[in-house]
Amino acid sequence: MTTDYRKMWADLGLNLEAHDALLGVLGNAYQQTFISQKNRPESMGYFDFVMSEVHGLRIKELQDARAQGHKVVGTFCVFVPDELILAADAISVGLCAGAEFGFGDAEKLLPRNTCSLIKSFFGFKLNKVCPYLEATDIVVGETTCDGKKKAYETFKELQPNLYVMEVPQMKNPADKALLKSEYLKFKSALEELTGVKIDAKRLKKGITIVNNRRRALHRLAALRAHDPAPISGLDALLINQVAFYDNPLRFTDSTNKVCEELETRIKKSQGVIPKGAPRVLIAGCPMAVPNWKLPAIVETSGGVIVGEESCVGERGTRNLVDESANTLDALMDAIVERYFQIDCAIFTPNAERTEHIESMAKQYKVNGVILYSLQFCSPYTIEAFSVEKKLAGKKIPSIRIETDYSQEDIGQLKTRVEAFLEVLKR
Ligand code: BJ8
Repeated sequence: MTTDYRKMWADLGLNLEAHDALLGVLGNAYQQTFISQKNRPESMGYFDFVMSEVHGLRIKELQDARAQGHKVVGTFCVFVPDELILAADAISVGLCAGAEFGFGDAEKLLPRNTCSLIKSFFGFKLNKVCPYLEATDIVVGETTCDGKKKAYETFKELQPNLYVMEVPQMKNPADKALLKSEYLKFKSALEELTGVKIDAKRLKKGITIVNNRRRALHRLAALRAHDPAPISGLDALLINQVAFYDNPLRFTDSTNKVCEELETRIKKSQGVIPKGAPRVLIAGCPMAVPNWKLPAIVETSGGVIVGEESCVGERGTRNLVDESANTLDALMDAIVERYFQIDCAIFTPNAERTEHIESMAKQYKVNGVILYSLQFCSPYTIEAFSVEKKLAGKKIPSIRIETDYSQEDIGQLKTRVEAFLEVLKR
């Protein structure tokens, strides 16, 4: 970071000492994981810059926007429609929760057997180290997994601006109606917060911006089908992670620039790893910044990740919202239609998810799938068993990996991943 942001952080109420410690860990991890990679696309420079300023310039942009009367909405789940947030002239930021920080404090309020993602946002809050959380005007939680749903009851005491949205658990017509009523309620809450009345024109504009961001990510995903892979899985994951909090227009532009460079690489048959290296799909829980452990292990063991079946990846960006409608109600329906298709493991039954994994495996010419779940995440851990069985039926090799945010199991994970990659080479 080139500027001194300490006053801004202090004004936000951060604990500067703890925050310095977090930034130190983040900076080292980034250096070791990303900057050390060979043959990266030059256009990744933008994303390196964004990461170097993740608690600096972007927070300043948010604070400047707030000073001009805009509101900042923090979210934890891809069921929260960014289109509505933008239509209310507000800014959406995905709250990351990907680091093991303050878990000791979190465990005073939560059982130890809570997933790392939940403990992480508690740890950030209790230690006052997340400037995004502190810069929000409203934080949106949702009734997805039991862990989050119940944890929000306690979190509300720490984060009084928490708003909880109900998300259905099945895919029946009544569930779709529930989602629509929740989105209408959320629309009203946003209007009340911002003083902006969301009309068809505003909503259509929001839909176009978010669709364009998705289009850029779809373009990036499609380019990864080439062998040799033109970009590492780590860099592609980073782009997907940055999508959650960067300015959407600037992000879309920067991602399209990466795609242009990758298209040139592909024409020259240039890759980040030699042709024929084992190609892996990661499927499961979202990987929030700075949870790069498993991808780093795969890619330093000779494999390359060519797709993420994850909310920080294709599950979060699949399908566009139909932009053709002109009335507010029809546009709201189009939003519901798109989001209702998200195949999160909190749904039952959830057969579409396995179908998506199979079709991604085919599209990205994958040799094997890592079914990744965070320890104590029941939805993804339980679902992994049936997905594994179905993939085996289609002769797609897979391995189940359950881990957390700690560094303690790196050696053990590396051994398992290396053995899996050996199988894929045969
Ligand atoms: S739509 S995946 S972002 S809920 S890892 S907290 S599920 S116990 S994050 Fe998610 Fe929305 Fe679904 Fe996507 Fe619970 Fe599991 Fe923890 Fe999780």
